[in-house]
Amino acid sequence: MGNKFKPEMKMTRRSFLAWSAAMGAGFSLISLAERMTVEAAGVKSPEPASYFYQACPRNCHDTCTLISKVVNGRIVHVTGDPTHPITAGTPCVKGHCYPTWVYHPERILYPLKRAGKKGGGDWERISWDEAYTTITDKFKHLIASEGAETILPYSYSGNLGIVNNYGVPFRFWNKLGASKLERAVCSDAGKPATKYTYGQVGGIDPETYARTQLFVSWGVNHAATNVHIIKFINRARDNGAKLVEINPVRTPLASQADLHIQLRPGTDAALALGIMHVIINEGLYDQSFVETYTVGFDRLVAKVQSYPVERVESITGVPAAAIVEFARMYAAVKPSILRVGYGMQRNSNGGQMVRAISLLPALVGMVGVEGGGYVYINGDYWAYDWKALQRPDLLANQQVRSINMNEIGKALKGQTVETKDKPIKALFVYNSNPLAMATNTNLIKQGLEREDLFTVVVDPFMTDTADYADLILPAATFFEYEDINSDYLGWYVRLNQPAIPPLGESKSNLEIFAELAKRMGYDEACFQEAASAVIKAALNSGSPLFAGITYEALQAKHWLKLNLGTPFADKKFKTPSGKIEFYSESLAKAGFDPVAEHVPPAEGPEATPALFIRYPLRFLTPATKHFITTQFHNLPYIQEIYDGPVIFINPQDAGSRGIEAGDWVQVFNDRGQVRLKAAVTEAVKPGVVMSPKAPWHKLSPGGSNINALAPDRLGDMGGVSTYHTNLVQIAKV
Ligand SMILES: Nc1nc2c(c(=O)[nH]1)N[C@H]1C(S)=C(S)[C@@H](COP(=O)(O)OP(=O)(O)OC[C@H]3O[C@@H](n4cnc5c(=O)[nH]c(N)nc54)[C@H](O)[C@@H]3O)O[C@H]1N2
Ligand SMILES: Nc1nc2c(c(=O)[nH]1)N[C@H]1C(S)=C(S)[C@@H](COP(=O)(O)OP(=O)(O)OC[C@H]3O[C@@H](n4cnc5c(=O)[nH]c(N)nc54)[C@H](O)[C@@H]3O)O[C@H]1N2
Ligand SMILES: [Mo]
Repeated sequence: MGNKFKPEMKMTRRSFLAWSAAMGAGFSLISLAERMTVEAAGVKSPEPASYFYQACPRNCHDTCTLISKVVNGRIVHVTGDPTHPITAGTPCVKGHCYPTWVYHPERILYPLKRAGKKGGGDWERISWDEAYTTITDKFKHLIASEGAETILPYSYSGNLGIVNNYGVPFRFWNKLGASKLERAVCSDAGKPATKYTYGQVGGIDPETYARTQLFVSWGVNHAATNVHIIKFINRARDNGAKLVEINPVRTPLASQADLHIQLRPGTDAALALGIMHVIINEGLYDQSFVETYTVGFDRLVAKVQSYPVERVESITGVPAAAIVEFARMYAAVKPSILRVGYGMQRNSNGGQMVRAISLLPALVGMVGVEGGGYVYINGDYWAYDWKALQRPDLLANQQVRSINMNEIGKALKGQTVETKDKPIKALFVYNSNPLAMATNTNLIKQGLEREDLFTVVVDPFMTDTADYADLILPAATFFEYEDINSDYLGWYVRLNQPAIPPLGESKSNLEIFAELAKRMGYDEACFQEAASAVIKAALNSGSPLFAGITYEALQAKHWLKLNLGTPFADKKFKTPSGKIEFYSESLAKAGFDPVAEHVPPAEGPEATPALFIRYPLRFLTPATKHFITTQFHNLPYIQEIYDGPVIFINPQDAGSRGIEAGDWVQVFNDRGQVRLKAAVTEAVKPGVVMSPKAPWHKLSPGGSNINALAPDRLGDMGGVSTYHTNLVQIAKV
C-alpha cells in the first residue's frame, strides 16, 4: 500500500486477562452445554479455549450468528452457530476468513495524521490525545466561524450495529448540529414503492419459504447476497415447488430455475403490467380477494390494456409466450412467494418498477397467507426505541440541511444547491468507503483532494477513502466490542459479544464518539453510556414485536426471534384507504402514475438516443459472493478465489468488437474508464454487460473501479442511487 507506517499487534496474555476481567458481565463465556454443541459441530477445542457469539454486522440479509474460538487471547477459528435456523453452522466464504481479517497485517492500529500531500500515502503516527484535540479544535472553530452545517458525517453500512452504527454516532451529530446525510444509497426507492401498495414494508419469514409451491426471485442473486436462504428455497423445491428467476443476468439460481425470464434491465414495470394484462384479461385473478381487500381495481384493468404482451415483448425483450406462461403459472400455483431484490430499484425508474411488481401478489390473493406473500425488506420490524437510540431531541436546529449521500462528489465540489454557498469544510467518514462504493468516484476524488477540506476517516483498514484523509482513526472490529444486530430478511435480534480486546490502539465507534463528546463539552449522560446501556434503551421500545427480547435474555440465548405471525394475516393495511391500493392518490400527488407505468431508464435508447449511439451497452454492477461491497478485497484468501476484475459480455457484443475471452478491455463513458477482463458468456444478453461491485480502486488494474463510471443521478423515489442506469462502451486494449 506504500504507506509509511508499521502496524504492530501487541496483546500479551496478561493484558488480555486484565482486559477480560474488566469487561465483567458483558464478557460471558458460553455454557458447557453450548460448548458441547459447538464441538459436536466439528470445532476442535484444545484447552484452554473460550467461545464467544458474534452477530455478523456486514450489510447482508443473513446477519449470521458466528462463534469465535479464542485461545490465549487470540481468535483461532470462526464458525457459524449450528443451532441457529438460518446460519445453521456455516458462515459464507467471507465469514470463514474472519481471523485473517481481524489479524490482517495491514490493519490500522494507531491514529495517523497526513504527512505529505493528500492521497500521497505518507503518514505519521500520533497519539489519541492529539487526534481528538485536532478534531474538536477544528469542529469548534468551524461551528463558531461558519456554522455546524459545514461539518458532514458520512457513514453507511460497514458495520450495521445498532449501537455503533444506528445509535451513538447519531446522538453526537444531533448535538453538534452537523449537516444530515440522506442515507439513500441502498433500498430507498423500493421502500416507498412498497408502502404505496401495502402501507408498510416487511417481508415474510424465510423459514416459512419451504411451505411455498412457487418461489419467484425477482431481481435477487441469492447465491451471492443471500446464501443462507437457498436451503429454504431448496426445501420448497423438494416439496414440489417451482422456481422462477426474473433477472437480466443468468445467476447461479437462474441456471437451476424452472423458468428464467431474462429481461432487459430497467423494463420490469412493463413486464409486471404485461403479466397483469394476461391475468386480468384471462379472468385468472382472485376476484373475492380483490373485491374485499383492494381499491382501484378498475383503474388497474384500464392501465394494463396498454400493455399487451406483444408490446411488452418489444420493451423487455422477453418472448410473449414466456410472459403468458409465467402469468398463467403465477395465477394458478399457490401459495406463491414473490421476493423482490434491491439491485433493480437502483435505476432512474426503480421505484416505479417495484411499485408495478408489488401489485402482483394482491391480484392473485397472495397476501397474508402462510407460505405465500411479497417480500422486500424487513425495515418495519426493527422496532427499536429510535428516539432513545439517536436522541433527535438534542438537535437544536430542526431545519438543518440534508445532503444526499449519492451526491457526495457534487456536494464536496459545491455543485449542489445546498453546498454552493455554504461548502462542506469537514467530512467525518466511518462505516463507509465512499471513494470506492459511491457513484461518480472521479468527482469524489476531486472533492477529497480539496486543500480546504478537513477529512477524518475511521476504519480498520487503509481504504481508498482513507488515502485522502487528514486524520485516520483506527476502528476496532466487531470481534472487539459489544453490540446487537438485526437481520433485514430473517426475524432475529442478535447479540454481538466481544471476543478479544481491541487490537493495538483501535477503538469502537462508541468509544470514539464518547470521547469526542466529552471534549466538545457535551455533558448529557447519554454520551457516556456503555454499549449494554444503549442496547437496553434500544430494546425497551414497548413494541409487541420485541416481547421477551431483553439484554439479559440475549446474553443467555445470543439470538431471539421477533414475535411476529404471518404478516397481514388480519388483512389490515396502513394505506390511506386501509386496503391494498392498486390506485394510489399519494402516488399521484408525488407526481407518478397513480397505478403504475413503464418509464424508460434515464440513459437508454428512448431517453438519450445520441448517448446510446456512443455508449450502447447497459452496465450492471451488482454484488459478488466474494466481497461485501468494498470489504474483503484486501484479504489474500479472497484474492486467491476471486475471479478477478471480470466483465461479462455476450458473444455477439464481444465478436463485433474483436474481443475474446480473457482479453483485457477498456470500459468507458463520459464519467470515467476502467480496465477489466472479458468473460464472454450468454449469462448476459446482447446489449448488457456486468461486472461486480465494488473492488478497491487501488487494487484494481488501472487504479479505477467500476464506480468511476456510475452516474450520480438520483432515482425516481427516495433519492436512491442509480448504479444500473449506466451506459458504457467497451474496446479491446
Ligand atoms: N457499483 C455498485 N456500487 C454499490 C452498490 C451496487 O449495487 N453497485 N451497492 C451500494 C449499496 S446497496 C451499499 S449498501 C453500499 C455499501 O457501501 P458501504 O456502506 O461503504 O459498506 P462496506 O463497503 O461494506 O464497508 C465500508 C467500510 O466500513 C469499514 N468498517 C467495517 N467495520 C467497521 C467498524 O466496526 N467501524 C468502522 N468505523 N468501520 C468499519 C470497512 O472496513 C469498510 O472500509 O455500496 C453501494 N455501492
Ligand atoms: N456477497 C455479498 N452479499 C451482499 C452484498 C455484497 O456486496 N456481497 N451486498 C449487500 C447489500 S449492501 C445489499 S443492498 C444486498 C443486495 O441484494 P440483492 O438485491 O440480491 O443484490 P444486487 O446484487 O444489488 O442486485 C440483485 C440483482 O439485481 C439484478 N438487476 C439489476 N438490474 C435489474 C433490473 O433492471 N431488473 C431486474 N429484474 N434485475 C436487475 C442484478 O442482475 C442482480 O442479480 O446484498 C447484500 N449482500
Ligand atoms: Mo445495500
